[in-house]
Amino acid sequence: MDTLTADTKHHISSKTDQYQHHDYYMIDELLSEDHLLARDAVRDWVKKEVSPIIESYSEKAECPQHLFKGLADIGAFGPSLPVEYGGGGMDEIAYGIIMQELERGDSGIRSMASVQGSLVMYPIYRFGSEEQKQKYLPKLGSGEYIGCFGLTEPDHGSNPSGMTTNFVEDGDDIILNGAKMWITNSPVADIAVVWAKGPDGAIKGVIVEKGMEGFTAPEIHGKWSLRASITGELVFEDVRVPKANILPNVSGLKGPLSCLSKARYGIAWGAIGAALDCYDSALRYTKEREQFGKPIAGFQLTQKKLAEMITEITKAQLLVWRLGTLANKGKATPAQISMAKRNSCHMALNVAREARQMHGGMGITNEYPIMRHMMNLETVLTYEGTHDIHLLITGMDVTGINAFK
Ligand code: TGC
Ligand code: FAD
Repeated sequence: MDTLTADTKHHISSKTDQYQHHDYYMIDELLSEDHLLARDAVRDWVKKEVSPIIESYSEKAECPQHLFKGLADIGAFGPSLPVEYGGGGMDEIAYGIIMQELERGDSGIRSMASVQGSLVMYPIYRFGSEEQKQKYLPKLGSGEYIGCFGLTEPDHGSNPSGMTTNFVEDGDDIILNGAKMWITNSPVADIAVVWAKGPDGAIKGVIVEKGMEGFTAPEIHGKWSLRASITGELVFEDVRVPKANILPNVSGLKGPLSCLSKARYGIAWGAIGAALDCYDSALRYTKEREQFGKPIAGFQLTQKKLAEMITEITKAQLLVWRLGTLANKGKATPAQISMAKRNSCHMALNVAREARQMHGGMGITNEYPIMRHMMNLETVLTYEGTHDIHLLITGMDVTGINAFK
């Protein structure tokens, strides 16, 4: 829905023009041909499939579910997982750059890919049995199955170790009880990777399938953020699940936290995409919008904002590039990933807020992507570990003292 009539529109081309590439420190030179090809393919797909529809889906608070198949086709699900297990067989930088391009379109679209690849396929690939991998991964990689990841509970968000979702054994099955909250994709998911405490109190991953008796996934309504992404609960009332659905190769909180490391890495890249889209829009708008007889980009205060935006974007780009090179060598630590996730989200939210101001009144409308990105980024700053939790992870890493306990 257009907010404004043709007469009241400012007719500034910022919204529809071709996207301009912002690579202030020539980071492209650090990327391989494969990285650039992956980036350009995803960027083109986003321009064609996401940008034309995203404002309308966000406004309706509806998930564009038809995009799951397209995301699979462009290799957005598990780009750095092996091809034989439904992934893209690329490296970690390719994975990151794909997330950046998706989030340039919308954080909710990037979330669809993050959850499927890093939080559903990855734990099955890393901790699953060969039978589980064969059964689920090809269907998840091709988009035939949608998955979700259940860690957070109504009373345990930042502190997942306190979870109360649990199971007891019953012959060849387990009986699962409990509830998960804020679960991306849960109402439309075919399977859920659920983290629950077993009889010995150890946390295990369990694959729960849609249709199992006693399992429901009601949608959560009323979100002002990530509106094009569907979010729900997972409710388990004496759900009988075969023991064969337990991920055999991990026990304890390090299971879900390892998946989070993978997904947080992608978000560190992704949020930069949202920042780039806001910066791009602000740069165009301020060069064309005239007040006091000249483009507002000609005023020193506007230039300060633009200069600080591109400086912070560039610093974040260099941080994630370095993180990606470490990840490719298997050397990126969880604490380094936390630092990058926190930095990118905070930076992107600040860029979005500045860009909103620079568009004046137009900045609050759906004529420009700014408010949508800004509202989305409030979630991105919070999920996968809040801004403050990641700060405390860095604090613990540099001091050796655990502030959580
Ligand atoms: P703690 O005692 O520190 O650690 C328990 C075990 O886990 C290991 N570990 C990790 N392993 C891999 N990757 C990581 N990032 C890890 N962090 C810790 C750790 O070494 C230990 O191993 P072991 O062998 O000694 O048992 O655990 P804690 O209970 O003190 O908690 C620490 C804390 C607070 C940092 C952690 O729980 C945390 O990160 N909290 C934030 C929760 C969170 O991020 N939730 C996200 C839910 S999923 C989501 O938001 C998806 S959004 C999806 C979308 O994109 O739409
Ligand atoms: P709380 O943990 O209650 O935190 C509230 C505030 O207290 C925060 O500011 C926090 O930083 C602060 N705080 C908490 N502990 C401390 C401390 N020790 N020191 C200082 N401050 C502290 N979860 C999943 O499992 N799967 C999903 O797919 C998923 N998708 C999501 C989608 C959306 C749209 C949203 C909003 C959330 C999603 N989450 C998901 C949940 C998300 O990970 C949690 O919201 C997040 O981890 C924070 O938990 P909480 O909301 O319970 O906040």
